Amino acid sequence: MADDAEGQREDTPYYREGAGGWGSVEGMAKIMAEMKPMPAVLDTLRVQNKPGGHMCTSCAWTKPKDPHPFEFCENGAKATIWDLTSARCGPDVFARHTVTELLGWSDHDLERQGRLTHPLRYDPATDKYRETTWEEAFAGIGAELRKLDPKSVVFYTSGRASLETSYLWQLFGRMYGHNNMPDSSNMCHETTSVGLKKVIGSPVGTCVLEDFDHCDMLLFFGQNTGTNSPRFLHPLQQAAKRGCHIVTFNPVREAGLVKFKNPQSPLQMTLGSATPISETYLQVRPGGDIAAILGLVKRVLEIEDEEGGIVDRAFVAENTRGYEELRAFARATDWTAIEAASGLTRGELVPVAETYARAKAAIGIYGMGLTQHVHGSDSIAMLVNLLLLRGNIGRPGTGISPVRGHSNVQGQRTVGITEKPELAPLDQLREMFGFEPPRDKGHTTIEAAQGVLDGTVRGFLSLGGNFAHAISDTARVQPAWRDLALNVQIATKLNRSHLLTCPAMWLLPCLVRAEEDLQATGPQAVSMEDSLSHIHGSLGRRTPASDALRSEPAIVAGIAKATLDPNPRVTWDDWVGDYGKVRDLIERTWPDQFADFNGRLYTPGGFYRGNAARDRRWKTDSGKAEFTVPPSLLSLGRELRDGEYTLVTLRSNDQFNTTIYGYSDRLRNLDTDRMIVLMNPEEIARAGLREGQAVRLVCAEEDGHRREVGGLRVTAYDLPDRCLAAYYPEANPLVPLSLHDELSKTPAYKGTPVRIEA
Ligand SMILES: Nc1nc2c(c(=O)[nH]1)N[C@H]1C(S)=C(S)[C@@H](COP(=O)(O)OP(=O)(O)OC[C@H]3O[C@@H](n4cnc5c(=O)[nH]c(N)nc54)[C@H](O)[C@@H]3O)O[C@H]1N2
Ligand SMILES: Nc1nc2c(c(=O)[nH]1)N[C@H]1C(S)=C(S)[C@@H](COP(=O)(O)OP(=O)(O)OC[C@H]3O[C@@H](n4cnc5c(=O)[nH]c(N)nc54)[C@H](O)[C@@H]3O)O[C@H]1N2
Ligand SMILES: [Mo]
Repeated sequence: MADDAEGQREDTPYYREGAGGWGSVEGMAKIMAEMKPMPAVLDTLRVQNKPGGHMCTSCAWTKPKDPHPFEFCENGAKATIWDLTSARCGPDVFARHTVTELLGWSDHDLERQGRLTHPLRYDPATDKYRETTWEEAFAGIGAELRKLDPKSVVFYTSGRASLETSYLWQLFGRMYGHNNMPDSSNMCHETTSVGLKKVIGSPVGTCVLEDFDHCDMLLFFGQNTGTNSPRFLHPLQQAAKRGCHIVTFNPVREAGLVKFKNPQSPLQMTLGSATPISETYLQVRPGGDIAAILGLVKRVLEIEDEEGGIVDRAFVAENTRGYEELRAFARATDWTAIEAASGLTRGELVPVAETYARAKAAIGIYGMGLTQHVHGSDSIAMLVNLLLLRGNIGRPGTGISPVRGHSNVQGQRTVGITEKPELAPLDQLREMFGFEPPRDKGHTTIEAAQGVLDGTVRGFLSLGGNFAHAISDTARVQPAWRDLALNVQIATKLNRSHLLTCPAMWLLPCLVRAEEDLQATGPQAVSMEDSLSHIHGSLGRRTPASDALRSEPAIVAGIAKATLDPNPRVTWDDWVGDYGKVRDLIERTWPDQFADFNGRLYTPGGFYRGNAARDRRWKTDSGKAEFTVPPSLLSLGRELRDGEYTLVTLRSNDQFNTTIYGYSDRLRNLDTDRMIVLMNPEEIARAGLREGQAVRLVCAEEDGHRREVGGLRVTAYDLPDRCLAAYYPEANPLVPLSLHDELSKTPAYKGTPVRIEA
């Protein structure tokens, strides 16, 4: 199933022209036409991701010191245009439509109504949202929160809110009395936060941007750069041009990782040439990465036995533990088992191992293709095994680089948004603010949804996001949201989570990052942390969508003040008047990482928070980097049974998570209503199906609940055998809450066993 980029199957019906190119320009134009943003949006885009401008709300990819003339991509532009639309979803829209009516609309149509403009309260008598005032909303929410047991309330965060907002949010939660602070990260890179930390002591990646200039091999696992972090294609293109070996493992041939036409290069745009990105592209079976990487490890160790000098013995002896166990395991596992579990042949894996054995500096990169599996943590640990063998962590040009999702999701963890009390600065908070922070474990996203389902969660406050629609098992869980005692949603656009109403329900609209945030001391900046642990200031300049909007810090402070007893050390109004004071609090809480935070806010390229593993200080239990042996070669932990397939849930190039911009998955050459299931043509024939036929998928995990999604049209696509793919969030009813990474509880969105019913 492999072929090199030169011999690319140009004629394949499955994808178009590589990423970038004119298609990406068309993609932006299309959304401009639909959203009709203010003309000033172009000025906004010009300073996007540059010092003094605002940091894009699309992906978390780093912002370089020396930005490109346009340091944004098709999807970053879409995100900004989507935010700065001229459409308004004001009280009039809600006066015309009941909540029940709105529930019948598509996700695209809900958000397309435009920006929320006024604070709204749900009125059960008429089944409509009605305009309210901020004062009434805060007082009402505060009164409800005071009635509830804090342990029965969840404060969810989606990864966009700034460091300043997030710090205030976690402080509020802990003063109120719980650690129930799950983040969208719990559905995403929690596998990294827990799994990577376990083996190298770092919950985040170890690379910085310069490393991509000095590596001679990149190993890419399950991250769709062309769609989800397109600005990363620039360093990849540079690396490919330098002759760096790029090898991709992905069941889907993603166009961006095949080749890239740089929209910033006039020459490439006019001549139509594109840079090949991956030298080798291996369509691993979903969940087959542990086995594939073990194959590489096995061959590297064989070469070491044959010639010596391949394993970095000095590094291994000084820095690691468990080498002999891994070696014994790799030897004892035969190629037949590796081939069966990975879906790749020995002949495909061996050359990659041989290149790796000779590469001077290699980086391992991954995304949701590794993290969202039952044994996601073990896949990451296996990638770490491979890197450690040759000392590929903690040297220039080497490292492990998880590509994070939401634009500040990594930063939210950094400033204390976590359900794990041991990761929160509890002693520090106690000393600074004079209260006793709760020490008990809070809920992950899975546990929060489970709590809503079984009634132990009574109140839910959401700082952004679309939790009830993004989580697993949605058909089972969503009805239970109606039974909550309190639901508060802080948001920019209308989505499904806002429509699962209960009697005490508020929908509070906030500013977007590109908008001017004017407070008592003047316009305020906020800050975020990117995937490579650099912190950037972000200043919005656009006129807010409505005079009635408030900033996220102001809304959090408003609710907190109405809920908590006064505390002279907790001066919400002061902090909201000057976010610099919140940054001072962050600096006091983590003085080593945030020294001179305000002074360094606009450092070009951001300021680096540092990373111990990068310096070969291993903050693991043993004080060493850990070689580990996986409990299973399969990320599912078991073989598929007869008639079962592995379902992978995908993002299209025309969505940001549950925000559906449109229906064109351009890079995959798919223009559909999204209700499709992809499978390879032979598999369609074997299953006795035909293209275009509507089928139902049924979850094959048996626990007494039937989980199904019907009306999916069979669509032929270039996928490995026994692999199906469908879109997220449409396919979420198929994923049981109980199916998640064993270590971190990240849902197994890339590894759900299903059956097909015609
Ligand atoms: N435009 C846009 N940008 C985004 C987002 C968006 O929705 N739209 N979402 C943001 C967020 S929150 C996140 S977390 C990131 C997500 O970015 P990614 O990490 O790229 O996540 P996905 O697109 O879900 O899937 C990643 C890839 O994994 C592959 N894959 C699936 N199963 C396996 C497997 O078992 N093994 C391997 N090796 N590969 C597999 C899929 O084919 C896909 O190419 O992007 C962020 N950026
Ligand atoms: N099947 C399947 N499920 C998945 C995934 C998958 O790959 N497959 N991926 C998972 C991943 S990686 C993630 S991160 C989650 C995403 O889960 P979430 O982060 O909860 O969901 P989003 O779709 O990003 O949230 C979109 C909403 O956020 C609000 N919003 C946008 N900007 C702002 C802002 O600036 N402030 C505020 N307050 N609100 C704002 C808007 O109202 C918008 O409707 O989904 C997860 N679910
Ligand atoms: Mo994510």
